[in-house]
Amino acid sequence: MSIDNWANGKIAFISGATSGFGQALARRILNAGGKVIATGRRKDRLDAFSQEMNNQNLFCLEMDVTDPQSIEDGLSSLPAAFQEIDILFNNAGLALGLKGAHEASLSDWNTMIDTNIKGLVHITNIILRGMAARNSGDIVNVGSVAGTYPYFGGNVYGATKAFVHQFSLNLRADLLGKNIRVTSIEPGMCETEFSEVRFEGDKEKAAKVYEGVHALSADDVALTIEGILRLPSHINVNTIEIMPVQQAFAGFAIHRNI
Ligand code: NDP
Ligand code: 8X3
Repeated sequence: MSIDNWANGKIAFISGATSGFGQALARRILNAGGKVIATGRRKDRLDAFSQEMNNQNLFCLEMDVTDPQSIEDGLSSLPAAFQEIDILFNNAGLALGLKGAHEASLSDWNTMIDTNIKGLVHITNIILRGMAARNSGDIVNVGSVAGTYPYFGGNVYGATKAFVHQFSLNLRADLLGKNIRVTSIEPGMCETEFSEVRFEGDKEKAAKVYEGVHALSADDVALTIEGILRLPSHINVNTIEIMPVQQAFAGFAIHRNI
């Protein structure tokens, strides 16, 4: 059996590699000969991943993307062999709560903005400089269907993902003339720890979200990203939206005074 080392020679920085999409893509890149800087807040998860992969191409780094100092210290402490980042997977993110805007917590809203927007732009601002200097790179930002289609309780979460969509397109505009690709991947329902986080660790409530649905898996998303990264270098996928077949859209809701 021949081994397809499509990621050979590539260095990927992944925010949020302690679970879900981030860890699934980290596995794919490592298994294809690439190097990965895997980041996240949970040290125990990073240690377990490092032990499991047992691969010198993996460098694990504790990082909280809501803490500017943590981003700057982490990125300035990379070993020489991991400094020239080719692939930036801006994935760390979360939704907190599913309450209407009139009942939601301001603190939850700020955490989503700090993580999904401010963390993402801070990391991009630093890593993009190196990519621009080398005139090469791939940036994959994680948006969501929630950034396009409104739903009850999606208020600030959806708005942060709409930011990711537009930021990605604007990066494309700024990077015209450079060999740097930018993609916004916008998945629908995917069974990861996402809903557990959204419902403050309530596993039962989280499991209900996926009941009876063949949802996307984290590896489905990673497989889609692998496909994008493997395209010939003159092709840029600007935006890609994927959903389970069992998920679609509701029509407009109308409140009638009758
Ligand atoms: P998971 O909860 O499984 O993974 C989220 C990852 O983000 C974890 O590794 C977590 O690491 C990391 N993260 C969260 N907050 C921080 C922080 N402050 N600093 C550093 N890392 C952080 O969910 P998914 O894999 O599903 O989510 C990944 C991305 O995909 C998110 O941006 C999410 O919004 C988006 N998304 C998810 C969908 C879904 O249905 N699952 C659909 C569409 C988009 P740690 O806790 O260790 O810090
Ligand atoms: C996650 C997908 O539909 O739960 O971004 O908002 S959804």
